[in-house]
Amino acid sequence: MKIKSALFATSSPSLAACPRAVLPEFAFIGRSNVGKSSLLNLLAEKKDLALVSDLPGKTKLINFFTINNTWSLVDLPGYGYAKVSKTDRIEFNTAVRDYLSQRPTLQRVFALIDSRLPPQEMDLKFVHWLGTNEIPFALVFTKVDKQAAQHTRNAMEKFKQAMAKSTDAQPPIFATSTTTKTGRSELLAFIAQSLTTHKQTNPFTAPRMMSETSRETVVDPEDGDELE
Ligand SMILES: Nc1nc2c(ncn2[C@@H]2O[C@H](COP(=O)(O)OP(=O)(O)OP(=O)(O)O)[C@@H](O)[C@H]2O)c(=O)[nH]1
Ligand SMILES: [Mg+2]
Repeated sequence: MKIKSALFATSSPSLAACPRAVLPEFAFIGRSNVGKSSLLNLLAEKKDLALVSDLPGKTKLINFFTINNTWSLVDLPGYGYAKVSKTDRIEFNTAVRDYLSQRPTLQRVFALIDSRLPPQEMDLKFVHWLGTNEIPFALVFTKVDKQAAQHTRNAMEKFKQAMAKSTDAQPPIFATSTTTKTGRSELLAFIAQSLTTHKQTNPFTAPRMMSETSRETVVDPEDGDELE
């Protein structure tokens, strides 16, 4: 997919303040500093579209960016920067939780994981939460330029094994680097494919009579509906 335009639309402090739900949305989430804003800029091919910082917690609002006038990238605040809570629950703000669980135009959540770390409790809890709430997601392992490919493969395998203990979800998995552009074309191809599916399922754009074959293509085995 070619990116012809990428424009900042708005920042919202809550679900109620989000723009009208019209365009299909792809959201980035993950622990603070994992590389959400950087990855969004890489996909959009615009260096300063979303704010990148060495200091965790830079993104505090739900930020919407309109791509090619037809779909949106959504940069979410990072979770888990608050000190480990006594209740041992995932720390992410109400706006993010509401957005992820109630936004009708959300097509896919990209859950970003730092490829250099062993499976983190926080990330495992978060993907478990996505699964139990039946929110379609994909795993994106970031910063793969910082280590040998074998280390990244091991980290992905370990995360998958740890995840399998608490969920049946089998999300698509990507490896990315914003410095080498690894994974950019794969992610964009995946989004393009999701947009095609979206067109077929959206009652406003779908042809009146869908053929059996096109109906088959709208079934997404990764939606994780077997989850409790
Ligand atoms: N080497 C390398 N550095 C990266 C990569 N992605 C992000 N970074 C760096 O990691 C730091 C954090 O990146 P951000 O994109 O701001 O991370 P974020 O997840 O949006 O952070 P918050 O908004 O604070 O939650 C920055 O210093 C980036 O330059 C990558 O693929 N490779
Ligand atoms: Mg950010």
